[in-house]
Amino acid sequence: MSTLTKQTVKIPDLGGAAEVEVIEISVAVGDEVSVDDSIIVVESDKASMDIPCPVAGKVTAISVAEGSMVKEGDALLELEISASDPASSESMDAQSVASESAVAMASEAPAQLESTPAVVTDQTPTTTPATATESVFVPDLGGADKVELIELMVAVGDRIDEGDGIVLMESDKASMELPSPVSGVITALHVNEGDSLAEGDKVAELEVMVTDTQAVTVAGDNAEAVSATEVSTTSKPTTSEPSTLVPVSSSLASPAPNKSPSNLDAGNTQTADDRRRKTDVYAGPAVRKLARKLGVDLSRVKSSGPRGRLAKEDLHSYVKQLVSSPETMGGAIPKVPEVDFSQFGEIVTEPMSKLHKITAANMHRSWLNVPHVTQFDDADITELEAFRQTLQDEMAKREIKITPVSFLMKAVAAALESNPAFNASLSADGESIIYKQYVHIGMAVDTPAGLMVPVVRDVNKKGIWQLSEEIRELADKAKSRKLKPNEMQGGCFTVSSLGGIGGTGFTPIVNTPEVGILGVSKLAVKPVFQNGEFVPRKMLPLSLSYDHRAVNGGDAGRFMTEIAALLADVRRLLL
Ligand code: CAO
Repeated sequence: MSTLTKQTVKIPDLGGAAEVEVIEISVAVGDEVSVDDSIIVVESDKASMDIPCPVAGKVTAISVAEGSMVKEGDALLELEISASDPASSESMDAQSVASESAVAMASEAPAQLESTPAVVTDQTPTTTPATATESVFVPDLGGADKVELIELMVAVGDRIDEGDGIVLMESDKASMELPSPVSGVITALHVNEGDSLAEGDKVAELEVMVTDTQAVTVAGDNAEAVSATEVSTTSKPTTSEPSTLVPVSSSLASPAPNKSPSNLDAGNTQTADDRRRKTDVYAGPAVRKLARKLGVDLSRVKSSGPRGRLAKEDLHSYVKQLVSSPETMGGAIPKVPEVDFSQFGEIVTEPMSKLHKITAANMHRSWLNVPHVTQFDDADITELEAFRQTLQDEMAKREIKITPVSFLMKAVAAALESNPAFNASLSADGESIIYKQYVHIGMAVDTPAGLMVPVVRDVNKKGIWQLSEEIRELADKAKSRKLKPNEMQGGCFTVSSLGGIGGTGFTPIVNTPEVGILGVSKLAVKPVFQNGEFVPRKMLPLSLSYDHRAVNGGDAGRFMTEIAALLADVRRLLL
């Protein structure tokens, strides 16, 4: 019959290195490990080394933390192994495993560390009567079935005082700190950040000093003081009174208790304090969640709220400040924080259409890549409008409607021919400019499904009637989702007319890899000073956005002036 026993795995001979740093823990509590599985990676100043597991078993506790310094003989982890398992019994011979184990060296320097596996020791009771092991379990969660472990506030080796937080847990309603019921040194942690915990789950083990009075507290009324190993080999060690969870907000609403400079190990003092400071902030679960998402250390954020309580706005200001600081400029673009709008009122969430997503991605790409400049002008289209009115009968006869947009397209085509800087694209490597010898113009169409940009080909070669017909056809096709992919390709420049909708001006975003886009707003009758007096003129607001990498202000000025002049006197289109 197989019996389960607990074994402590220790740091092996380090081949000359006195102390090494734990740079990676390759296993977690609950993992089943086999012989030779890597347990941790340690690193000296010369080399890094995998420490393989000498026995097969289940990890029940990890006694080291990443970043901690360890030396030969230090406890590494605790394994539950089957005593009758031949593989395990074999593996328990640390020396035989030692000679066969492989070591992965990550250093180019000659290895200073020996390829020695971890050492397994039987847990023979020690004879130190003054210490006992205290296990800390998750107490009654006050109604919640499960809570998430948000933060480990201690590491193995930390000496903590009674009442100090061990872990921070969070339900969907509140953050709770689990305070230590006793003072002592953390010898093992049985949980990991992100674990889902329930009442009764074992969280940590502490080595506590046992005085006569404490012995009663630790082991209960009928028990005597016990040694560390005696407790750890019992199936479930007796604990002192179950801990009571401390809601983070209430525990911090009052001034933080003065932590007496405890008898912490010099090496661990800083780390434990740092971790504690991280959670010694007065903030609710939503703020903590947001901080985790943004990767913000809450202890660095200044509060603007009452009694030092951190609000989401404080977090946002902190991130804004970081983003605008010279060190952060040019770094990754910070994500817009997620906001739970339902907290402010009723909401309806709908998935974005594919078209909308594509448009959003294109706009974002262009906005981020293109240094935009927008230039404004008003074109006097009084004569154009008068001319257009004369065509009404013919429009009706031909069943073709001519709007200002057809003249705009024609004027833009002519201006593109005489201003090649706008009929161009930058090469992908940014090393050259590609001048197009054709004039295809994209036209933004507002459809129920989203924005589409069909392309009118060879605009420079077509007359106003033909253009008006094609514009109408393409706009109808776009609105009924009947455009073919090739009808949306090959544009050199884009015209975006909101004239039929309204507005006095807007700054369009360049449709990359094109280098310019003309925004057209609603014409308005304005007083224009001409020949010594103000006269009412039909003025068409134009806004030209361009990629300042490819086009300079002078080019843009000339291009815009030419368009305005062509629209002011469309006879010039014939010249
Ligand atoms: N000022 C005043 N009136 C204008 C005008 C202007 N600049 N431009 C057009 N109009 C008039 C038209 O003459 C027409 O009037 P009538 O019905 O009295 O003849 C009316 O506005 C509506 O025109 P329309 O929209 O049917 O046709 P259009 O040729 O002006 O525009 C199209 C075609 C496809 C450009 C347009 O339908 C459209 O979708 N515009 C939106 C483009 C867009 O969304 N741009 C933003 C992109 S960035 O998000």
